[in-house]
Amino acid sequence: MVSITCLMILTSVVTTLAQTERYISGDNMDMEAALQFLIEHNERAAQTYNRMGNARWNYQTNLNEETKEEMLRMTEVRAEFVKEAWKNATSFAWKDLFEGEQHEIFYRWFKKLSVLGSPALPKDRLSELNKLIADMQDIYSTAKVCAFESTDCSLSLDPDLTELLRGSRNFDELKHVWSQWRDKTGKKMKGHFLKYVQLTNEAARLNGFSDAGDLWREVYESETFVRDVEALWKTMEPLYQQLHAYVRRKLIQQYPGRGIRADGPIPAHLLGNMWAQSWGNIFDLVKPYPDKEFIDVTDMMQEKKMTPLDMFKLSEDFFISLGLLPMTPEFWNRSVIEKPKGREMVCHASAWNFFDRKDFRIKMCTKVNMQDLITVHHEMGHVQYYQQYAKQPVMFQSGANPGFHEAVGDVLALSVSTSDHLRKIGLLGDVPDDDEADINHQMKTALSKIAFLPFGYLIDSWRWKVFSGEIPVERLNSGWWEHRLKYQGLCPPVKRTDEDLDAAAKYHVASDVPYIRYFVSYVIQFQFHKALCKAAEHQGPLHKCDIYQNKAAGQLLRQMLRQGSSVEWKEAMRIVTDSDRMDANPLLEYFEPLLQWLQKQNEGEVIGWESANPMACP
Ligand code: D0W
Ligand code: ZN
Repeated sequence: MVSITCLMILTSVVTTLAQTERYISGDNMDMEAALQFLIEHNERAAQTYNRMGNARWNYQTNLNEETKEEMLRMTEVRAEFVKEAWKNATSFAWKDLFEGEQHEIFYRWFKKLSVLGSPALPKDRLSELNKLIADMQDIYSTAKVCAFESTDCSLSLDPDLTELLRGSRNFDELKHVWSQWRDKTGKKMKGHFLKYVQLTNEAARLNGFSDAGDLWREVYESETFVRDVEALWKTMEPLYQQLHAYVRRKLIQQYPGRGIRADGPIPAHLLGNMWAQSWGNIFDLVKPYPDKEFIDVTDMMQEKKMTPLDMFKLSEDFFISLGLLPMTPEFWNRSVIEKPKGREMVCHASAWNFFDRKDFRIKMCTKVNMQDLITVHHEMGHVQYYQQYAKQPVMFQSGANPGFHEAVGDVLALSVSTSDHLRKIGLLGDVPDDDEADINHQMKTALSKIAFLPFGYLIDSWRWKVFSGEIPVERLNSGWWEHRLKYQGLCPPVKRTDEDLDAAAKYHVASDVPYIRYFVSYVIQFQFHKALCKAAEHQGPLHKCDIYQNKAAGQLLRQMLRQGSSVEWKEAMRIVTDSDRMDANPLLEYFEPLLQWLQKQNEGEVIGWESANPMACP
């Protein structure tokens, strides 16, 4: 049977298929028709997603009306394809067509095909929705703001504002760009966003979900997901509050007379990042042992005259050292790794799968610094996953869940950022390796990993409530700042109203990308790190483990990645960690030395915060 050979190539579940052949050689026509459908669908899906990917790539790397129209046209073609596939798939009695081992895999395959998504909308409403999202992304990606006390109004987020937030210690200048960015993005999108919420909800309901949040959570295949993430946050909250209290005290010292209260929230513009989502850029203000020499990796990279290409090669080398795959020739030829001149591009970094098993790309406006080196690893982690599951059917070419996809590169980066590894690759000078240096180093890591946790949680916590109507449309921004206060302990430096829409000043909100995946990733990456370090027979504390060149660790990771989403994430997790639950304990173990230190530093300090009005700093 011809089709069986094709199918063998399609799926890695060879044993299942060998058995399938036995079944088909009988006279079960329905089953044969179903398999025939899957094979044909798979080929056409790869083609359609390839063309869609190219149209989106052409648009995002060259924003103009022509590329936008072509992308929207392809979006319609894809919607038609998805709709037709859905019609065909649901015409089979797929729920009890197969038995035994092949039941599991084909049930899963059909189940994915039976969720239609936004193409459930009538045609005109679907194109309206797609246009709204493209317009919001446009507004976000091309926004320009005026410099502080200047008539120069050409500052873009990437690199101008990002650099300014990173380096400026001028309270009023920071406040100026902070509020300007929100005026030029979120506020301008309010109308779009309201309509977008309506339409995505409508699509979700047509799919049988109660609202768009309900549909978004479907990929996590768990009835208890909302409760589980809340419980994870509660476990980590005490550690965050210790970090918050310590950083708040340092900021009061840095900005005296600016009204920052010792028992209040932190003004959101002082943390080195436009959204206060990671705080690594203010390390100099909060360094635990200021006199301890700490050679900044960024300085070293620039001193060594590293280029973006060097950073990508360095990252690839780490993957190869684990026995994982190098990037393809197509990757090196077609990726865009620096901001192009003379055209607008979506600078927000991204990784792309073109579904032909060799064309994978990264688009990134890389700058030579430590943070971007980590981001390169993050993006290359996505590409590694694409490559590992490239032989799976298209419908299984995704992460075990989206959090897994986000975690791959970050897991490697945890090893890369150890002082031992940085020294090994010549990015850290010969600084003494003692307890004080260790705490300095843990603080640096905590400023990106711990500070991020409440942010990673609150974005979708807010959106879920917006979609469900628990936050009413008149209170979108009030609801947003209640979340910012409750979880992050932040307040806005300029008074907000419900005319503003500050959530949409963040890329993923403007671009319709779910965010809870990053929260999940930040938790499970420490579970993976711990498990891989065990496989590598690492001795000593978790935060000092570097899995570089360890083939046993690489092999374990590879086994998980190859499966894509052909198995439930719980099963994928068991491959690496021999647990099937998200667990915050490895993260807490990693930061145990810092927690002890912070608790001592914060004796007598107010832990937590009070505020009468979430819409303004006191
Ligand atoms: C993709 N998405 C882009 C970019 C930007 C990652 C991001 C979050 C965060 C710090 C075609 C396509 C997807 C991948 C896929 C997105 C980044 C910097 C890093 C949170 C922050 C950190 C890790 C994460 C933020 C990404 N592909 N990060 O869209 O296959 O789904 O490329 O947005 O260290 O807020 O910055 O996740 O790579
Ligand atoms: Zn990512």
